[in-house]
Amino acid sequence: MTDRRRPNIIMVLTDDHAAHSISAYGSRVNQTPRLDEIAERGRRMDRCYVTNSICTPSRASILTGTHSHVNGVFTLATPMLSNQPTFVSQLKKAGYATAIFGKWHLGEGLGHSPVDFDRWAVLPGQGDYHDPKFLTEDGPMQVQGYATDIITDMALEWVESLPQDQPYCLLVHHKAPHRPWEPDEKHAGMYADAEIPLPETFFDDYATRSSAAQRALMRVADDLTERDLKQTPPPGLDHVELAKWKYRRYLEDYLACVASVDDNVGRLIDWLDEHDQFDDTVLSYVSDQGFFLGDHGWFDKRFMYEESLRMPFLVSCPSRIPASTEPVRKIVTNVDFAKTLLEAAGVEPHERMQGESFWPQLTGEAVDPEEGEAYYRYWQNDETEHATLAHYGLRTERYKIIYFYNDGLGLPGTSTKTFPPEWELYDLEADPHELTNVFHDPAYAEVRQELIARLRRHQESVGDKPHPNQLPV
Ligand SMILES: [Ca+2]
Repeated sequence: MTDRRRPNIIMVLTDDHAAHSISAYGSRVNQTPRLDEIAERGRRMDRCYVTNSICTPSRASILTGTHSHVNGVFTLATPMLSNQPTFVSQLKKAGYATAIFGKWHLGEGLGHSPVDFDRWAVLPGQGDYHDPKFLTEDGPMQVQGYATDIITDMALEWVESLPQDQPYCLLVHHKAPHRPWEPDEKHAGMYADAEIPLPETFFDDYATRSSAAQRALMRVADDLTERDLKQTPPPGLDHVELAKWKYRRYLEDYLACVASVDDNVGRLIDWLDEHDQFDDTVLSYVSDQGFFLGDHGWFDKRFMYEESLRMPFLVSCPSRIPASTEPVRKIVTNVDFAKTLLEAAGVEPHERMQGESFWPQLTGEAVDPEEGEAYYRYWQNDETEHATLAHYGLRTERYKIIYFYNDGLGLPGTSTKTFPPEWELYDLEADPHELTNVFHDPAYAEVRQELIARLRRHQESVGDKPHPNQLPV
């Protein structure tokens, strides 16, 4: 076993790709055969959660294996100091060739550009879908074509250039399917005649939720822009009909962007097969967070509710991970990825890294634990465009408790406004769609107290603190 070639590590990271638009996760709205292939030849993580559901913080947590309050990347306006230890820097030290192509979104210029990558070409900021510009170690450049294709081209070109038997760590970070959801010519219009069912919670009235839900500017019915919709709605629609029309328009483009990702992941799989590398490569497919696809009437993410919290995570490595249709049920977060990938490569994690490797669950050396929990904290209070309020909480096997503390704490990217704090509690067994906040229901008084204590313990264990306005209940 010891002389076995070290596995390659490839992470395909997409932007805002919700698990419920992947057929391996039972999507009702589309098919993703090539993404499913990773699950079929490997495993699917069923309860993988993000610790802070926006791009920049999630990416920082994935790379560094730490929570936002440790890596300092709290909001979209707090760029990462890129000299922090990451799973990539650990792999590089251990002799891996390393590269990243595509979306970085962790800051630009001195102190923030990618480090510890032998090759990098990243989109500035959010980047463009068509004819995108890239920042590279040799300066900026522009490439004609569609971002998802180009990023895959760059990745394949780089792996082609490596010497035989050189283990590598390759990050393929797509812009897709991020807003404003601009498909390429090949896939545009492919859903024009397709049935796209409305999510069951599309008309959620937020009756028992805290005021944060009412306040958020993420409504499909009201907050999608002309740039998002790209077409003028037909005249004479009432508010409900118009909301449904906007939902279709949104999903048609979002899913077409996903279809291009699916094709391009297929190209990567085919390349690995053709070069006899698929078996020895830890190929993971993951998105930086989930996304609301009309669920609760919303687009976007940020909230700790399931559709936004849940990350898809599909992974294959036939030489080490026995293929199984049985998903891994252990609760894991994006903070756990760094240690997991390092264990896969047989490389020690950096001492600062938090979380826990789930590699033993993937290889079958360990079974899923009976209990688990994930800690969440969204810091970017009342950001101008989406107005989502700051909250933290705990997701356990059965329950989810959320404390909206509604204060930006002076962090960049937040407003100076604060709002009265509010609690929410969901019983996910009785209420999987999280429609009924039972925090104030006397039947849950005991559960509530236990969860508040458990949240506090978890917060302490990761070195975070409750907000000073959190009063005893
Ligand atoms: Ca994102």
